[in-house]
Amino acid sequence: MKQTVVVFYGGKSAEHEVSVVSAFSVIKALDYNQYHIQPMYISYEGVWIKGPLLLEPVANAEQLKFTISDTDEMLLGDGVKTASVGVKTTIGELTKIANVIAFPVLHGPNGEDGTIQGLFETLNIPYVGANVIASAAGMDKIISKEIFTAVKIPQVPYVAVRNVDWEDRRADMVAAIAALTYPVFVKPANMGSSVGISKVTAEAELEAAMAEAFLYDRRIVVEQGVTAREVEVAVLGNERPEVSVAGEITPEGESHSFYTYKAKYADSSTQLVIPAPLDEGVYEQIVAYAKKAYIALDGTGVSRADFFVTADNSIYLNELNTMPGFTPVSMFPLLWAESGLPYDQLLNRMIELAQARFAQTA
Ligand code: ADP
Ligand code: MG
Ligand code: MG
Ligand code: K
Repeated sequence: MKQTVVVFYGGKSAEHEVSVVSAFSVIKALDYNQYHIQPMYISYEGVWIKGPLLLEPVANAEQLKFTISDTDEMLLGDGVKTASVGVKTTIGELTKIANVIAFPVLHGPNGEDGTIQGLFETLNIPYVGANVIASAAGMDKIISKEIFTAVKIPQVPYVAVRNVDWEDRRADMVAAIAALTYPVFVKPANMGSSVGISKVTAEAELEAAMAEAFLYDRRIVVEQGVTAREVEVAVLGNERPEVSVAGEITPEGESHSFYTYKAKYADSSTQLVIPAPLDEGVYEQIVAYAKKAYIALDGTGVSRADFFVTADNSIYLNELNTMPGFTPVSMFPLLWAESGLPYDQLLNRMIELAQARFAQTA
């Protein structure tokens, strides 16, 4: 009996659009001979819509249950639409499917943060990717930094600020931040895709950057900025994680003082260099830190470990992303392709890892 792979995408998140693009590629690449594939779109409001395969252009705009953003359309190309003519459904539906496996392709809060993973756990539904704890810890930049500090992985200096601290003890917070050297990066603790992040070059800009980040979270991390290359590796596995070759991001062009949302998804001038040229010993060190970070968060399935590498080869872990971007031009699948695991085989491997983990705990 064929396994039914339910691909969840969209979601109640500021990274909704990125998820749609990633999921679309996954749905197209999954092996239809091996699996029965069921797309499951989650609207911005959190409504679940069970859709058809979403591979055909949509004939009639009236049929659209959700609209296509400019970004999606641009990235997907002509004739390929993400519109669903699906029907509203609920979690109960999922429990009725025999031999089901969930494949969440959801970025940001409510998808990457352990919440939907917890739902699958309670329903005994195997699911692809990071488990509850790795998802929750990896999504929270403050928690993950504290765990990485505990296992002695080098990171840039930072200050954590809660909204109540910013209201009640602002002078203390500003003083703590003043101990960092500008520029600093102001980030919501729970977000991704650079949403809500500002590069702040002087104290005068701090106020506005904090206000922006507080739009997304009650907790903020203010980080020492580094002048460094951005080098990433992909991690795959459960107990014995494997690490891919390294890749480098080189954002270029007008407003790219850092790797912004636009640079990540909408700008062809952003280049991925795979494998990244690294001095001797640097790659090995990165691999060691990536494994250590993955194990520290109890990673399962996949993650992408992102590092800063300075001109003098200081290595800092920036973050672990438990739900890396998954379009065919995303770093994560390209790193595996370069490491000998093409996109479709990578998906199969991820499904196998989910089954293996579930078989262990069932
Ligand atoms: P996200 O989870 O949204 O990807 P990141 O922490 O990776 O957040 O920050 C997004 C981008 O901002 C990074 O890819 C990098 O370009 C830049 N950046 C973040 N922190 C720093 C830092 N401390 N020094 C220099 N650049 C940074
Ligand atoms: Mg991230
Ligand atoms: Mg990042
Ligand atoms: K993360």
